Amino acid sequence: MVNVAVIGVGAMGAFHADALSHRVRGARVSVVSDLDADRAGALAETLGARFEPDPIAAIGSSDVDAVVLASPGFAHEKQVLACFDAGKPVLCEKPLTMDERSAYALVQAEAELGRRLVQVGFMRRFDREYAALRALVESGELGRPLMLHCVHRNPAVPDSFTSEMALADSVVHEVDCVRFLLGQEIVAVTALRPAATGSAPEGVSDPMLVLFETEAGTLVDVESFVRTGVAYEVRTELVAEHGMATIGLDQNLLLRTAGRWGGAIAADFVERFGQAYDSQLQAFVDAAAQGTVTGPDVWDGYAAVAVCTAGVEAVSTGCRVEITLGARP
Ligand code: ISE
Repeated sequence: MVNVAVIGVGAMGAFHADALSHRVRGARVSVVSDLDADRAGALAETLGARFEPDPIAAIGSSDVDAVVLASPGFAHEKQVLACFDAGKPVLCEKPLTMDERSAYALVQAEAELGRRLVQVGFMRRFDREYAALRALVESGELGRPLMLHCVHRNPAVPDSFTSEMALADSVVHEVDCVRFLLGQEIVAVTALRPAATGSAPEGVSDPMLVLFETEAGTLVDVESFVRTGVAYEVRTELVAEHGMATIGLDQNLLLRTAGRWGGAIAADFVERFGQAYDSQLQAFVDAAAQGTVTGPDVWDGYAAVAVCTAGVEAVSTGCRVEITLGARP
């Protein structure tokens, strides 16, 4: 049984804690930590766990074998370093850190340790459709990938959600998927800002069209639209030399009735990616039982931070921004 500390129990942390307690095999939540003592205390009691107000003490505790970090991004650097000190596997939600310098410092710190301890929470890699598309690309059956068309639509976000946050919080998943599907680094980013929807606050660009160029010349366009008022839609179409492939069509149950036909679209990302979130945690727990981690690593977390930082610059300046990653240890 792997004893897990869940640090940060807002919506995502509470979701992971529930999965660890009820759906993931071989794990239990032993410690819960959050600045909000009332919410963390209440959750700890329901799960039969212990509440520890200090996240660093929670990470170092003897009743903790592995750590799930769902705390705010600005807290990650210090908490990941504490996991390194304690030699404990950590599943760190995105973003790995808030800036390139600190993300690269974690890449170097893990390399100095000489063992993998970080898995970054890019859960889409555990989604069946993304895994199938990657396997198709890897098989070479369609030849060289030429373009990817990606759609990332949320039904709604709070008014405080800026254009820059759409890059760092939503488009970041597309960044990781591009790298995962193509096995290439992204070398440049441009962001185009069409007329904004009426529901976007003054000065906020929504939707946006974000263009990524990869090292082998694959071009990726991402429609980021986070206030559609419709549903949660995430789609990817691969255009390759010998064919095309699409994922994310929501084609589960197609109903025909009263002269119409149609199906259901997921309401939110937890519904769309529920299987991926749980499979990600199961993989984390299985690897932690062996004292290691699997899946997206600290380099993937760093590369995503670097691309999103460039993306934020591209949004605010309107210019094409190139990305140069540090040396890979
Ligand atoms: C949210 O934070 C997520 O991580 C979702 O996966 C993403 O689709 C959504 O746009 C983000 O706001």
